[in-house]
Amino acid sequence: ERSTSSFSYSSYHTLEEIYSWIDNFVTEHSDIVSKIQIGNSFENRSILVLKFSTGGSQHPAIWIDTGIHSREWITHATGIWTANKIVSDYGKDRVLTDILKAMDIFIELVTNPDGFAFTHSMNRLWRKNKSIRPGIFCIGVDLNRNWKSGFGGNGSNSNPCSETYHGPSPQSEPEVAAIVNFITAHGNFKALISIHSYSQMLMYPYGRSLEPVSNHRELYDLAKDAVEALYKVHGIEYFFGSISTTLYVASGITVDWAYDSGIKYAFSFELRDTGRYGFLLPATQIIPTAQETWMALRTIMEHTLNH
Ligand code: ING
Ligand code: ZN
Repeated sequence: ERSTSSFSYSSYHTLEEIYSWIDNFVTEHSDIVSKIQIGNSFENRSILVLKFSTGGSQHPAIWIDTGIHSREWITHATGIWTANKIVSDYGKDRVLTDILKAMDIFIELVTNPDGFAFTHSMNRLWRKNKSIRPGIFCIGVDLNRNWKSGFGGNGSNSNPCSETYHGPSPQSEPEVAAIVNFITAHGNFKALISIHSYSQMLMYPYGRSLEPVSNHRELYDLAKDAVEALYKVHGIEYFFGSISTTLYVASGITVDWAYDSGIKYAFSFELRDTGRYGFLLPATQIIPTAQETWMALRTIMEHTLNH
């Protein structure tokens, strides 16, 4: 395809289709969108980030990642719709316009490209990346257990055959190291939102322990506002709270690392549904899911702008 006008936002797409959509999208909206390659995956695929910016140098920034777990296809689809929503609503939606005048938004749509390619070619339910190491006979590391914060703790697994294998060392995986290096070098991220599926939850740190974070009350109130805004769109209910108290204890996760790195608005979504279809959410639910998620994202971004 040579233009985004023929792209279907209500379908699931392959990695090649998404990367070609990215190129068209950046070309068509070069005034506010650019593409940055932040690294290469274990199997040497490009790791790409979309940057939405109205100019200025080193604006404070908001990070959104989708697809760190490759089987969670609704998250990539929601990210693509969201990217398009941002360019469509800029200059029309007062809140978004104010956000983008002061802050840059970065979206990593395919955070685990090797796993994602594998979910299309071989195993639709593949979760981890595709790294291999000498003497280890199972494939892949759970990229949501490979971060430095609480690495190797409860709710992560040292067995390489486990779905929650944390890997040999913190940031051993190029897909995680690329984000750590990028966010650290940038130095001015205020919010990080890591999008998973499924369970319909909006959560914040910590995952690694039951200890409340220092701004727990603020994150609780913000999550409440965000899930209320989400509910108003299609009547979908979300639970919210800290990861460890809402879902389970999980260590070495993205949002704990973000929080411990000074990014005080760190959130993780679990999108639709609650298990009827699970990871195999029908494509008919992509647009409603993206629409409601947008209102929650916008709530978090607006709060970040104002604090
Ligand atoms: N579940 C998450 C997992 O990685 C989670 C739960 C989300 C933990 C956010 C920590 C942070 O186990 C899915 N569906 O991946
Ligand atoms: Zn996940």
